Amino acid sequence: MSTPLSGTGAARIVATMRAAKPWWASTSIYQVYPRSFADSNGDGIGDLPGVVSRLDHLVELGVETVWLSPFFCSPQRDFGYDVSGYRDVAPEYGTLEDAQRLIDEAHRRGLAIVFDLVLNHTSDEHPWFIESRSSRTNPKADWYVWADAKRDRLGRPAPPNNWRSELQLPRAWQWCEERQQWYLASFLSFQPDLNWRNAEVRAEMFDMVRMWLRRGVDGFRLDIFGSCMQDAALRDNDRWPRIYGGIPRLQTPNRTLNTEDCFALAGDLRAICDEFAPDRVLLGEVFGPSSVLRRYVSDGDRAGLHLVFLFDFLAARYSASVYRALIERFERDFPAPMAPTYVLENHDRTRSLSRLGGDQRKARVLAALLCTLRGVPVLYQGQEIAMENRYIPLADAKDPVANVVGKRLPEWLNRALPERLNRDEVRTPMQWTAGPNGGFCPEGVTPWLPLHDNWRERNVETEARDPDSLFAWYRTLLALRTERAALREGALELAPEEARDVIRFDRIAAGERLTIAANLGDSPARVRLDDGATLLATSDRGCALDHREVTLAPHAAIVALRAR
Ligand code: TEU
Ligand code: CA
Repeated sequence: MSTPLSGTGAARIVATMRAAKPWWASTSIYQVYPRSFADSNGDGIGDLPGVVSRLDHLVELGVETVWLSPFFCSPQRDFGYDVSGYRDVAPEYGTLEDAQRLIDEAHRRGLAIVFDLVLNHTSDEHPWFIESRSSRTNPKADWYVWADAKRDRLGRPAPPNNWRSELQLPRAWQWCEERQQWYLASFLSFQPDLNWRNAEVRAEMFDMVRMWLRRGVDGFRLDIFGSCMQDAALRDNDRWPRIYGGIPRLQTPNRTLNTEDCFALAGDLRAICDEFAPDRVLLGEVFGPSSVLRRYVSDGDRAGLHLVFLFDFLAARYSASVYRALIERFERDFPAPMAPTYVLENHDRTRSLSRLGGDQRKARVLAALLCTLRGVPVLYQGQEIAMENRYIPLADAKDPVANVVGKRLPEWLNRALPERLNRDEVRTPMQWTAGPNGGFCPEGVTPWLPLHDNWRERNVETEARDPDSLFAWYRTLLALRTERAALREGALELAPEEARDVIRFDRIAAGERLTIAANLGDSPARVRLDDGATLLATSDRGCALDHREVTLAPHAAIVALRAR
């Protein structure tokens, strides 16, 4: 690939240089799931050279930062979230040179690039764990979280406490015959938790972080960061079921999640990033109420992570009042100079369009909110071309979560769940063309997961030609975001409710006021703009503006420039 820096790329760099705020506070992020993005060598598995070959798509779309799910050495039992070597690349994804080329090629296009760090756990096939589990006295004996058994009433070994894994049903402790001890696994049994209280573990992991920063990576997404450090005394969690951060839980995670030590670890990682110039970014995958998650970013005087995911929109009902309440809360908990994040989908959760019943008008409304709200929008590959869940029965699942949690579930119940238990359904190959295998891999090759049946109509090539496509709408919105200081870094003023289905807010920067209005109802809605306005973008041709008032078609959104 040797495309010169495109016009958009150049405009973006200039906009970034002019910005008063750090680049990461107003960037836009695109998640690449490398296994399903582009296969360069015809083995049916996406890889790093494949990502490089498709970077221009991201430039065309207009996003500014690319985040890649893990491609490090791994037995791939959780498709890379089970790392067996942090400093090298899994052979199916490429080589260390490919990773370097990816960093450099992204930068050449004006894109920032963020890698995915799984700090909480390794694979049980990592040499550290193989050594650690071999005896109670080996040099790595204390590199993982080990605990002696308690005895139950019949004298059998029982786990040290009541902690459940993040998957809720399984317990967090796994028995090890060699050591006659339990090890902690906050996620799946083959993902043992590292012991972040061990000085050698910290030194080794921090050193690895520095290695990638020296190679030029612009930051990291931190996998289940809130699970990195549990209660040191291993006290029980409160046993009451509860909804915590919007997620129903079988017990209250008060000793396992978002502990004081986790907030402190955020500060330690930040200090490492701050050794490097220009600015790098840390984006935490953390779960909990936004008022708690805020402490990862700013805890007393100490700076921590730059950004955390706010996942509420992933499950929120499509409703103006629900969205308004969420925006109000994010604005309250993450006031400037902090920046909230907005996420509609990722590699773990239901595709947003599927959640919306396939209604692309609604997807366009959500796209408008995503790209114009204050903070950092995060897109997942395929979201921009209206990709949907592809139903795959549990019996065929490659996803270990489906295999652990879902295997005993009857299929009818699985189908009825609001979330996909089998995460394969949201990880099907990216749809590039109407050709064989959607252009993901060559003709005649079987991709690692089947494509969605709709790839012939919904693919990058087809959508790029259609000025009315969702892809075109995303391009318009992201371009506006780059051009308009008000959208990039302006303040946000949420209008009080005026009609049940209407949501409306202003973005305000020096000398510029933009109004974003969306109608989430089934009948047309009118929004007064008083002082006259110019329509910059609309998701629907049925929206009309007459100087002082705009009529919004059902499920339509507009961006308007207000007269000063
Ligand atoms: O996910 C953490 C997590 O708790 C959820 O997103 C989870 O995948 C979901 O609720 C299960 O249905 C992160 C990664 O995003 C995920 O892909 C990994 O499997 C997991 O950590 C373990 O590393
Ligand atoms: Ca490949």
